[in-house]
This record gives sequence, C-alpha cells and structure tokens, in this order.
Amino acid sequence: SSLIRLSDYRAPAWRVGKIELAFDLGIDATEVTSRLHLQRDPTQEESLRLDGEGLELLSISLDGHALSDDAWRYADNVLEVDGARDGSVLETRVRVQPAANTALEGLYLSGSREAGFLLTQCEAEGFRHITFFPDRPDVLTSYTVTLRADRERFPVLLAGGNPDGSGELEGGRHWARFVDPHPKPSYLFALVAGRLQKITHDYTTHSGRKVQLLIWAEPDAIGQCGYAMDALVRSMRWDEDTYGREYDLDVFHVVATHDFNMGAMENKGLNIFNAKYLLADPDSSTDDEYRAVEAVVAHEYFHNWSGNRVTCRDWFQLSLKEGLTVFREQQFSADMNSAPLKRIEDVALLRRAQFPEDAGPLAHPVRPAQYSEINNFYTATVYEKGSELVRMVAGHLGREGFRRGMDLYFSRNDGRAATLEDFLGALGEANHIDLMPYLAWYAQAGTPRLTARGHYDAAHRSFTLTLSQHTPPTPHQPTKQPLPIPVKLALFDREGRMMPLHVAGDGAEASGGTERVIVLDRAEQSFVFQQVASAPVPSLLRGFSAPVILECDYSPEELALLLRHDVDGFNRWEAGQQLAARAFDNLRDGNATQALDAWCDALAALFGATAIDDALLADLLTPPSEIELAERERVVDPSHVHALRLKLQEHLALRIGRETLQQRYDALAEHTSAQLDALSQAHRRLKRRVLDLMASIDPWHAHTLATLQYDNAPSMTDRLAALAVLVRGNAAQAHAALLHFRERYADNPLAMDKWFSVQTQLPADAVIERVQSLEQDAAFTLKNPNRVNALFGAWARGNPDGFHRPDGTGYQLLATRLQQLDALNPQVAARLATAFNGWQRLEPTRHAAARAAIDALAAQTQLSRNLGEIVRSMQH
Ligand code: DPP
Ligand code: ZN
Repeated sequence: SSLIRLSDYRAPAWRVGKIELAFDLGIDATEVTSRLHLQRDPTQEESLRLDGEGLELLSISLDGHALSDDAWRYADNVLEVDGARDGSVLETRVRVQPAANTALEGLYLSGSREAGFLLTQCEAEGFRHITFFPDRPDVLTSYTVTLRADRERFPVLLAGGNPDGSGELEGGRHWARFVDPHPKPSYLFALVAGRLQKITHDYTTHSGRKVQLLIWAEPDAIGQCGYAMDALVRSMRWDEDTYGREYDLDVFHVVATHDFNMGAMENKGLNIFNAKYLLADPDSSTDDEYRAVEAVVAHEYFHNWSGNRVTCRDWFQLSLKEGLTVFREQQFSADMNSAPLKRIEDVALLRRAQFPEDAGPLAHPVRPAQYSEINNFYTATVYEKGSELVRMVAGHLGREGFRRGMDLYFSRNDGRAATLEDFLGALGEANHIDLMPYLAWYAQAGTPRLTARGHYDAAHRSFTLTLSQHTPPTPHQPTKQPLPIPVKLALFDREGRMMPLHVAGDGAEASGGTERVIVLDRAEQSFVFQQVASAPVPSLLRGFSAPVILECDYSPEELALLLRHDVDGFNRWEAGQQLAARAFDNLRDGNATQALDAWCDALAALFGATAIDDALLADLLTPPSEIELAERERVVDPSHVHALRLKLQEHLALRIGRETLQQRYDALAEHTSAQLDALSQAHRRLKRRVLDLMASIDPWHAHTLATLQYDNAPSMTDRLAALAVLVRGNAAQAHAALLHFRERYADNPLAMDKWFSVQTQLPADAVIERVQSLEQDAAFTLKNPNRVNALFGAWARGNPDGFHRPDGTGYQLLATRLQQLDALNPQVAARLATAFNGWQRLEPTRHAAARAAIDALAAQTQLSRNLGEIVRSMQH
C-alpha cells in the first residue's frame, strides 16, 4: 500500500554533500539547473533514486556526459539513475511552471501576473516539485544558489544563506548568488523574486556577530512590518538570554505573502510568512492578531536552532521540532506578556483543537506510526500536544535542569537529523534521570482521563488522594498503557488558604511547602498527606501540569472556593471552567441549580472586586466554547449546545445585573486609546466581554451601544468586537456597518478576511444563505487559502450551530466546495475537511446527513492523496 511506516526507516543509501542550483526565473516557465555532488553509503547496494514531481526534464548528465536513455528511468515520481559512484556529479535541467501552480507547493506565483512575485514552499515535500533530489530531511547538503531574472520585473532576488555576489547580464537581466555555510535538508530551501520593498535593522548578537535583519513586503504592505521587526529583535535577544542560542548567518530575511498554505515557514535565513502573521497596524489588526504576529515571528526564528541546526531524521519526528518550538514560543510569549493569560489561551486552544482531534477518527500519536500524506500531520496533536509533552519534561527537570539538558541536546545534535530518543536521551543524561518512560506519551494517541478521589481521616489528620488513569481506545490502538502523569497540586482549607504539605514517605526537607508535584505512573495509586488540620479542597493539575481530562467529584462549593481564592490565575480560571461546565449540566438536565448558582455568585462577586486584572476577569467570564461543551456529551445536538451556552451567559449577566454591567461598560468605554500596552488591551478585552453579556439580556440596547462603539472605534479590536455583536444578534444596524467596513478596507486583504469571517457568525437559520452569497462576492476566491479559511473555515469550525444544520445543507455545501478546492490546492482542502471531525457523535438526523455527505465525497475517484486520506479516515 502507499502507507509509509516509521518501522521501515532506513538511512539514505545516497547523500548529497553539495548542491549547485541555478534558476532562470520566469512567471510561466522557470528553468532549474542542479548539480548534485553525490555520496554513496558503501554498505548499501541501492542504485541512485531521486524524488521529482511535475518536472519537465530537459537534460541529464553524469560526470559531464549526457546520459543515454537506457541509463535512467522515471516512474511513480522517482528518477532512477544507473552508473553513479561515490563522488559523482549528476546534472539535471528541468522546467517548471510557477503561474500554473495553484497548490502553492514548490515554486509559485503570489499575486497577479503583472505585480506578483515568485516564491517557494518546500516543507514537507515541495523541493521535489523544483528539482530532482533525495527529498527527505536526513539528507543534509551545502547549498550554492544562483538566481537569474529580468531586472525590471524581478529587481529583488533572494535565497537562503549569505549573499555571494550579484551583477548584470545581457538583455536587461541580472543575477545574484547565495551560499549557505550550514548544511541543511531540502525542506529548508527557499527563494523569493519580485518587486518587494524592505525595512532593515542592524542587530548585534551577544558574541558580537553583526546581522542585518530585513523584512520584505509588497509596496502597499511595507508600512505594516514595524511590529514584526520589533518582535524579531526581542525573539533573538530572548533566545540568547534563555537558551544561549545565537543567530548564525550575516543576514536574516523575512518575507510576507498573501498566498500561503500555512502560517509561516522557517527556511534557513529566509523565513516566509503568511501575511496574516507578519503585517500589523492598529487600524486593521486586533490585539489578538498582534500577539499572534509576535508568537509566530518568534516561533519561526526559534526554529533556527530547534529545527534547522538540529533537524528531524524523518517526518515521524516532526514534533521534535514543532512541539519543542511551540513550547519555546509559548515560554517567550509568557515572558513578553502575562504568563497566566498565556497559559489560559494555550489550554483553551488545546481543548478546542487537540482534544477533539484525539477523541475522533483522526486521532494519532504525537509521533505517528504511519501516514499516507505527511502534510496531513501538521496537526494540533503534533504541535500543541507535542508542546505539552515538552512542558511536562521541562517541569520534571526544573528550570536549570532543562537548560542543562537543552544545552547538551543542541551541542550533541548540532548539524544532525535527530530523533525524539536523541532529545529525551540528552535531557535525561544531562540530569542523570531516565526520561524514556515519557516516550510512551509520544506513541500513544488519545487523551488520558485522570480520576481523583479524596478521603479525609479526621482522627489521623490525614488526607488520602487516590489517582487513577484510563485512556479510551483510538483508531488502530485498541488498548492503552498507563503513562507518567505529573500532577502539580496544593491543598486549600475552607477559608481559601493553602495548607503546608507533608507527604508520607517524603524526606523531611521536602515537607512543608504548599505546592508540589506527584507523579502517577501506573493505573492507580494513592498518596497520603499528613498533619492536615482540616478536610482540604485539593487544587489539582495546577498550571495544567499534564494534558489530561481531570474527573474529580468536587462539589460546586469547592470549585467556587478555588475560583474565588486560588492565587494562581490559571487555576482560578480552571476552577471557573469546571464550574461552568457543571452549570451547563444543570441547565441541560433541569433538575438542579446548585452549580449554576455557585458559578454566577462567584463571578458576580469577582466582577465587583478591584484587585483582579481586567483581562483575567474577561476570561473568567467566558464559559467553555461550544466545541468543548459538546466534547462532554455522549450524543451531540449542536443547536442545543449553542442555546444552552447562551442561557448560561444570560444567567450570569442577570446575576451581575444590568446596572453593574452598564456602569462597567461606560467606565471602560472612556479609555479610547489604540495603544498596545497590557492595560489598554485588558480594557478592550473586558469591554468586549461585558458588551457580549449585555447583548445576552438586552439585545436592543446592546446593539445601540455596539453601533456607537463601531462608529467611534480607535482600533480594529473595538471595531471588530462591535461588528461581531451586531452580526451575531442579526441586528438591523449590521447591514450599514458591514457596508462601511467593506468600503473602508476594500484594498486590505487581511481586513477583508475579517469581513468575510465575521459574517459566518450569523444565527444558524440565516448563515448558510449568507455563506452562499459571500461566495459570489467579487472578492471571494477559492485560490487564496486565507480567504477560503475566512469563509468556510470560520463557518464550519466557528459556528457549529450554523454548520450542522439538521437538513444536511451545511455538509453538502462544504463537501461540494472541498471537491472543487481539492483540484486547486489539496493541502488546504484536506485541512478544511477536518471540520467534519466529531460527526460520529452527532444526534441521529445530523449523523445520517453527515455520513451521506462524507460517503459521497469519498466515492469521488479524483481525490488527492491529501483529501483522500482525511475523508477515508473520517469514514471509520
Ligand atoms: N514548519 C512550519 C512551522 O510550523 C510549518 N510549516 O513553523
Ligand atoms: Zn514550526
């Protein structure tokens, strides 16, 4: 079959020590000449085999002699060549067609034929769309790249590495050469050519290396790159301070494009960004988008060490670079902003995106055992759960121990293609700890359920905490083993004070603190705490110390106590989330209001408190998302979940009170700055939340306020928040505001994406019709991934009630578009198709409709490997 398996890994029989690449660039046709300096593994017999897809072969020669036709074969995207020896030089010339490349993989055109520019995307397997090569990450090669093009049409020529000369050619053409001193895998190759403008910054590393930083964008966007430059400089300094890692070339280029399948790409010395994660200004970007730019700039920069200097042996190890780099990015963002708010955001994302993935037909381990299409494994599991695994290990080692381990990991694996065993091995060895038990986390899919039961023995003043774990079966993994689960905990007394901890069997010196980590590493285990003066309320999994689902039979009063008193912002939020989920159950079952009352009372009290940060308060006032709430249901009716969540907010708003909400809104509305400081952002965040709550009890009044807020908004954050309230409430004023927005931002693609996506938040009975009319809009195109996600992604993922229509019209519309999209861009189609995830647990009517749509899609014979793999997995 076409399945690729981890267990089949073999070291490459042929390597390429050096490659000389030359491009004669053109929009319709580009010619690529490649000279591969081959190295043969003497222990393997295999003939030379090179990957290549969609290449028009113009010539091929070995060691200076044209190859006769019987000396090479091309089949199934593999070129096999006879007669190569260790030290041979293979030269190929091929032609590719950038403007016809709608898959945005390999060399392609971004923007229009007249004004656009050429660029490449190679991860994971795009390089084989550019030239013949052993396109696998464990082949590390030194690159010399020469670009030749018309000077007027392509004034800027960039490739990874250091500049190594440039000059004029005949006929108005010019050339530029780049040499990368660091051997790298082919997925990190990049070039860019076109009419771009730049901003620059001179940076000096701690050790004194001078680096020129250059951010490039099209002329209309170059004014929005300043924030990214600032974030880049802070990222570079942070990696020096925190991990002792410096940049290693003379130049660092970053380029923005509106046509990109992913968020951004860490190509060596030439990062390429989806404009969404690079451009920012207050008039068109929200606070959340600013933070996303900061995080992604940091993420791609951090890859220079975790990914580029130390790369992956094979794609099964993808989380080696992605999980680690997400973790480093999260640490950076926590240091730059508020650590508890960042943790809340990350855990909320994990629950919204990764837990459902781990619970559905697409569940896979952080290190998958097999795949058909690697691009389908750039998932929340590999990235976000992968980061949680690194966080557990880092927590185990402590700050200094982790740094010691990372130093050893980087130095030992520098210039190598490594594995997760290399990673855990180095971290463990530097600390004389065996971390290999954590490998089980990488191999096992599914989210573990952690059950906690407490028993207080008043006579002995002891508290026994019994923890047990269970991971439900996932596709291809019916049985599960116990995992090491670090549980950070504290005990609170009934006045909300933390109690000193004395664990039975502890050395005396470990006793007495108020917080500690215990590790559950079998199916069930009990931990006894002594000298406990009264029956405690345990605060478990503090900081979300392991990516598990905690089941603990707290009473509503106990959760409310933690919500009021926990000193840790994250855990306070967590107690509120658990309480809100119980409140949701109250509303669903209609037989009790204890949790609902406790949740509303506790939040109403906190609403009046002055000591609490506005941004944290805004998060506390937000119940779990509809997706998270649906995850708790055995059978899901998305309309019911939506209605109950609205009810929950209505109860909360009524409990806080109209007057109180209005006063708070008025006070917050007095701050009208567009500044980005933490306090201003916190004001805007709480203002949005308060307006939402007001809309739940008094829509007419809230729409009046929202219209005013829209008209006077000094920033996109306020403007978009107001617009969202109008659209979600299907307010009469929404129409005029949308018209105004469209006119104002017609020339700004990223703002127009928001115009599309906000409208997908219409109430369920109106939204499909709107999606269909938006598809007809002149500004809509299936060829632009951001636009596709802004419309179809925002609708299918962000409005479950509006997507999961009982009559199946939502499923049919999405399935039809997926098929059209697949013919243009398989990667984007496959990612969008994952919006069907969770369909198996839908109530019978929707279940049947979803099944019919998925089966019809699966029956199509033309599906790409990308979409085909997702749809087939979805069926099982
Ligand atoms: N490697 C990229 C990133 O996650 C994704 N293609 O940074
Ligand atoms: Zn990454």
